[in-house]
Amino acid sequence: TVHTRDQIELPPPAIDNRLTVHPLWPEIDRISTEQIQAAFEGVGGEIGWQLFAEEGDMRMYRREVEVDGMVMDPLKAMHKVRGVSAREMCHYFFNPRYRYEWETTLEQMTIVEEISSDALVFHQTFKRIWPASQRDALFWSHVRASSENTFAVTNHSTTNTEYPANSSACIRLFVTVCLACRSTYPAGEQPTRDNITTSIAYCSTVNPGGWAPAGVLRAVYKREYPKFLKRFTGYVVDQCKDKPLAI
Ligand code: 6CM
Repeated sequence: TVHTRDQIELPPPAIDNRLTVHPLWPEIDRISTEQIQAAFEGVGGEIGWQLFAEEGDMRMYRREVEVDGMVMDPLKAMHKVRGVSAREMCHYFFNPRYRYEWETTLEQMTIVEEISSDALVFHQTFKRIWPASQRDALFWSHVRASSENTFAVTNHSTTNTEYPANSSACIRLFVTVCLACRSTYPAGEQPTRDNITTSIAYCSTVNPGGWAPAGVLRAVYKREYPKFLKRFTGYVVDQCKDKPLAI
């Protein structure tokens, strides 16, 4: 079989052996499993979740949580996208080659460690939000196939002595993000761009790591998360439209 470069780099169907022998593996496995499970649990009827953005099939909820006056609101979003698979969605979210094309809060991204084909460590600086200090983050990112037609990417903060926190003008923030995607197509049919639908659950919790005005932060989140999810999903649809469907 002839593979294009793109097909080879799609998320692997099983965990890469190089990841399972890495010191971070137990943590990566545990947090990914927890996050993926939580992502597919609904918010419907659960107390405390407030809907703050709705557009087409996209719905975004947040819970207002403050710890010592710092905003740590968990966010949860649901979306449905036609014409792309869960595997494709996760490929574009995980692979750093595309990140600058859809990530609008990003200033700079550095690959700190290539653990395996399905796990990387990133350092990222974000655009400064007035009047707060600039933020950076250091996190591992792991993509995996979970159940049938389901793929997910989990990002979670970590440490690295070569990238110490709060050593530059940046304040280190802490993040846990999960993008979980599940594809469906009519029973008895072969999946195609015309009959496939991917349900997305995106969860994010950001600890700003130091003082930031609550009102400003909530306003930024309210504007930036819907913008991100619309832009990212639109980007993937656009990138995939002339390529064969990858399941
Ligand atoms: O999940 C998203 N992007 C991933 C790839 O970059 C990754 C990023 C996680 C970091 C999320 C940090 C958000 C904070 C951005 C605002 C700047 C902070 C300044 C705070 C001080 C006032 O998982 C998409 C993330 C979309 C965020 C809107």
